[in-house]
Amino acid sequence: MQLQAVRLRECCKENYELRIRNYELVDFNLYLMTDRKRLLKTQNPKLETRKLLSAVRQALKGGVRAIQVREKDLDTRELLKLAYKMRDLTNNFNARLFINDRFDIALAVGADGVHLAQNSIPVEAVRNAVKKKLVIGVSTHSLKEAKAAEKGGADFITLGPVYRTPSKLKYGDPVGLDTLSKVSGTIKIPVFAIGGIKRDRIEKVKKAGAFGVAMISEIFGAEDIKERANEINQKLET
Ligand code: TZP
Repeated sequence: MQLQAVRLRECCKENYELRIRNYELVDFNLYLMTDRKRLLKTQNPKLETRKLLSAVRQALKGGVRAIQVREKDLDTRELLKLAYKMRDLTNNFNARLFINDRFDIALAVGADGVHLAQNSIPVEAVRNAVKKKLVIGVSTHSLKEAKAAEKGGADFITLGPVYRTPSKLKYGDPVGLDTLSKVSGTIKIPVFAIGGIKRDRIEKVKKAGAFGVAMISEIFGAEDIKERANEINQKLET
């Protein structure tokens, strides 16, 4: 009995330390992901970059503290160029910068982290290569994937789509609040709800246990990006 109690304390202490460690690394609860093709109606690459940087600047002015560059159609050189610009911009606001999929580019530009998809290089391999140089986020869609990401060394996950969202319709039904709640209650690293997250859904996903939210259209689709980001930040703080 006594031994069990000691074991329990040790286990909880370990979990507690894990949480503290991860919460220090993940010092934001609003995670903004870029998608210039979906949100900026232009075919001119130079104009696109300028528009994207200006939209991100507005979001940063509105209080966003973490940006993920998620521009999957760019080739390596184009992505690198954009990533350098995003690094400068995010540095000006003391915000975190993540690069989708490409840990090589994340390292090259001095980003804070990399964000891996389920078909990226596995999180274990990235962790092994980068050690603690990068914070690692992983996109997940189920409890099984969430557990695997945590075990593999992820610092945080996104889980979704929680709600129906245009870009993910082809993948079938959203995971919903129940899965969000199950995952948030099971794993110890921070869980960001993603997919169809709007201002008026923040309270619900927080209640389901989400540590934070990841968004694209709710912020980039706003008339006034700065004001929207500010509003969302306030909702997350209350
Ligand atoms: N992964 C799951 S849903 C999603 C991604 C990248 C898209 C989120 O976009 P939005 O506009 O915030 O619903």
